[in-house]
Amino acid sequence: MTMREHLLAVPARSPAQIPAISIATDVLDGLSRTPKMLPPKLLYDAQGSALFEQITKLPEYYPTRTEAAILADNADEICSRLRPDVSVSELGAGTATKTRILLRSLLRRQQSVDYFPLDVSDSALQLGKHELECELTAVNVHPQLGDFEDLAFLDEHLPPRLVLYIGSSIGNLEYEEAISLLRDVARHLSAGDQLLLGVDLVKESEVLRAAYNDSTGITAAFNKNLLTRINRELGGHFDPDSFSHVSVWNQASSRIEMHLESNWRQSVKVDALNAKLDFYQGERIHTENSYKYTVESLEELLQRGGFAVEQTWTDSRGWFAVSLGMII
Ligand code: AVJ
Repeated sequence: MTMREHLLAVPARSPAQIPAISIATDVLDGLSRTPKMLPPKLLYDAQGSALFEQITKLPEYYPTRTEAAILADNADEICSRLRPDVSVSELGAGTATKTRILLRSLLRRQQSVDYFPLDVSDSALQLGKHELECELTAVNVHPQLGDFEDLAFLDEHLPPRLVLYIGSSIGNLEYEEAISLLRDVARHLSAGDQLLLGVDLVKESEVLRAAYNDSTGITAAFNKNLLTRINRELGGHFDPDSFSHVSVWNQASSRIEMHLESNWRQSVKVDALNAKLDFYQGERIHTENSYKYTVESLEELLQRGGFAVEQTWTDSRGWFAVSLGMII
C-alpha cells in the first residue's frame, strides 16, 4: 500500500478524537421526505472520498483534468492578478491536488503561503496536508474540518486573501443557494480580497452522461457507498445491490442528477434511527445535483454573489471555466 492509499483507506485520527458529526439528522430528514433525498456532502466519508479520487482519474470524467489543465496553462496569469503575500483558503478542498498547481506558481512570487483547506472529509484533508507539505515546504497547511456553514475560519487569516472554490463543488447547490453561499463568503472578506471559482460548463449530453455513468461502475459504487455508510454509521440494513445507480441529464434545469433506485419493493430498518423505511419498486433517493453553467451564468453568479468579475479562463473545448472575482 502506498502512503496515499493508506491515508485514504483509514481515518487519520481515531473516531474517539473527533467529535462524531452525526449523519443521523440529515439521513432521517432526507429519507422522510417525498421524494426521498440525501445531501451530497454525505458522499464523502473516507470510503467515498477514496472513490471520488478514483472518479477524478476515469477517462469519462473530464472535469478534474480539464480544470487542472486550465490552472496549469494560466497559473502565472492568475497569480499575477493576486496581491503580494496572499493567504489562501479553499472551500471543499478535498486532497488539494489541483491547488498545488496554483501554489507552485504562487511560491515563485512570495516566500511562503498560509493555506486553509476546509472539507467534510478528514481523511482527504490529512492526505492533502501530507502531500502538500512533502512537496512544498513553504506552504503552511491549516486544515479545517467542517462544511460550508463553518466559514468563521475565513476571519482568522488576514488579508490579502484568496479564496478557492474550484472543482465545480458549487454545482451541488441550487442557483439561489449558490448566490447566498457566495454572499456568506463575501461577508467574511474585505475589499480587494479575491475568489477563484471553478465550474463545469454545459456541453453535449453524451459527454455529460458518460462522465456520471462510467463503464467501470466507479460512479455507481460512489453513489451506493451512501447506503453502506448508513449501514456502518447508523446500523442500517441496506443491501446496496438492491438499488441501482441512476444518473440523468436534466436539460431544462441544466443539471446532472444522481439517484439510487430501489430495484423492488422493500423495507429497510435503520437501528440508530429507530426507523423502518419503505421503498416501492422504482422509488428513487435523489443523492446529488451537479449544475452545469455557461460562462455568462458563471459571471452573473459571481456578481450576484457580491464579487466583481476580473477574468474568466476556459479550455479550448469550452468544457470548464475558472473565474476570478474581487470584493470591491
Ligand atoms: C465533486 C460535486 C464536483 O458533480 O462532478 C462526481 C461529484 N458526482 N461524480 C461532480 C461527482 C458524481 C462532483 N463534484
